[in-house]
Amino acid sequence: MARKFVVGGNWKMNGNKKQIDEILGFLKTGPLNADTEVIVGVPAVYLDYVKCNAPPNVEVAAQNCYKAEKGAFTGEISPMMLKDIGVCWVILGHSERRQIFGESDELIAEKVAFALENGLKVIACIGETLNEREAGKTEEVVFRQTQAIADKIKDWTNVVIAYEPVWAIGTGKTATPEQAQDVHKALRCYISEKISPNVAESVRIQYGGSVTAANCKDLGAKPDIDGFLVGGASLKPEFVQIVNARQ
Ligand code: G2H
Repeated sequence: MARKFVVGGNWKMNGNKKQIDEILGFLKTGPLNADTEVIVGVPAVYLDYVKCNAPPNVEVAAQNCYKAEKGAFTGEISPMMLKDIGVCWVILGHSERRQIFGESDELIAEKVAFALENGLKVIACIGETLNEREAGKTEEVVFRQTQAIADKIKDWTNVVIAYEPVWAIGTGKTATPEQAQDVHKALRCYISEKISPNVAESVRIQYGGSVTAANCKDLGAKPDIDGFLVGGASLKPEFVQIVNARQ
């Protein structure tokens, strides 16, 4: 079965109500390709507002959540809270969570497992740093990050993997379509061998890292690239063109 193209906008810590209204405006105007699943990753404080005001063809994701239902975890939010306000997606393991907030493979895997067990769908981010790429460790790193998740979950139905090379994030340096395709293909082979051929065939792997209207078509034409996770450009009207990269 063909994998449905999936484009996420990761707003990161950006936006206010005025700017969010503008973003919702261009999402409503679209038009957004009906064959593409569209998800926006929203700062926690605006999740409810966006959930209530987004057009029905746009789903809403949190950018993080914790691995417990409730309790003394100041500053955290739980999958149950997200579900309570109708949010069904969460982005986990983004490189900014890994690098700035020190999240380990293990913690991210536990969060992914807990979110899935509690009915959320997950965009799980992986990707190598520039040093790791230059040391020839790209595959070793993305396989390790994926395996950490595989050790904690059985069902990949509600998981989208986002491959985001850290050196391409917010830098304007996009991986070439060939570089991205090579990693996506290698990852799919790894999943086929270590998890299952069925999961390898069905799991969607997004590319993320300085995706723009100018480069999305070439990236989206690659057979193992099933969509994008978009940061900076998801705040701008060009996000509509990125959603429509594969017509
Ligand atoms: C990677 C991406 C969104 P940007 O972090 O997850 O951001 O498109 O700004 O590189």
